[in-house]
Amino acid sequence: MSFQLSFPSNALFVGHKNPDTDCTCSAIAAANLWGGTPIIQGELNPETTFVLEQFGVKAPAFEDNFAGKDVVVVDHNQTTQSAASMTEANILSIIDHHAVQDNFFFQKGPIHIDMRTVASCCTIIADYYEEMNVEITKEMAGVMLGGILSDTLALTVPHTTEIDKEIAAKLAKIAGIEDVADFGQQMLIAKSDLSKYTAAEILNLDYKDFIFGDIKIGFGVCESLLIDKVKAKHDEITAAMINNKKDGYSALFFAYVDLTTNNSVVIGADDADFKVLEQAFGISKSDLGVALEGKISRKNDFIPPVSAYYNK
Ligand SMILES: [Mn+2]
Repeated sequence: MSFQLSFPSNALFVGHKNPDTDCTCSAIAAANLWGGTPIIQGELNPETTFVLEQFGVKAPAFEDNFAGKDVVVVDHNQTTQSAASMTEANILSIIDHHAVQDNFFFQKGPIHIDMRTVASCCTIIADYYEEMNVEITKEMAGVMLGGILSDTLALTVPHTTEIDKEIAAKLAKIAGIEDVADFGQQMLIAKSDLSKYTAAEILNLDYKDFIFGDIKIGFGVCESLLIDKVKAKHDEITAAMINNKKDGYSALFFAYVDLTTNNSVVIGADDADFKVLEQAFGISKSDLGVALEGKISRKNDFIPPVSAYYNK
């Protein structure tokens, strides 16, 4: 007899706040596999909407009250990235691919935890279909492919693993996507259309809180093929950051990620925040902020130096 992962049918499969394509599609595909309800903790971004529409899959329901509910957490493991009520949830499992640091979802009893060093949570979920011998439908293949392509920027980021690539190729075949690079490009174009968003909304679209000891910071990221259009809102974005920083933050950061060059410019809300960035990255501010060549990932490129700065 071998261990077989299963969950009660009332389980909620929940991605992080400010949902992105990977967490949303992980929740959908996991709920489909094990039975249960996929949940998002915020509005879908234009890229995720594009992926779901492509494959005719409906968006998960919104929920932010998890007190006393059976929950499977996907694509995050920190209390700072969920509604406060998640600390009162009955977490059954955490399936994720992020670093385990402070503010982990500690539970009273033992729970199932599956953390893998892959580039997308959807890679892990797809692997469960295979392991459990469950056939992947065209719709589920499409959404999981979307999650993988989103987190890997169409399999181009350096931390993309061979497993991510292998699973993406299998999913693409089932989903009927012949040209994966072209589909990835269409996702990036969808993601880059930020015309309907205000500066404050752009700041929050892909935004996460981090706590280092008693220091709370916020870190927003905007990845775009049209990053100059976002930079044109620099003054408004800065104003929104200064405003948000009042909410108990030691520092607030935001990265303009240029998907045409894979370079980023990281900014702070004020001079004190810029000082942190200059020391964390060892680079002086020029023009808008600290310019980082070939660095685009919050998880792999931005947070580790900032975390090291606060934890030293
Ligand atoms: Mn992810």
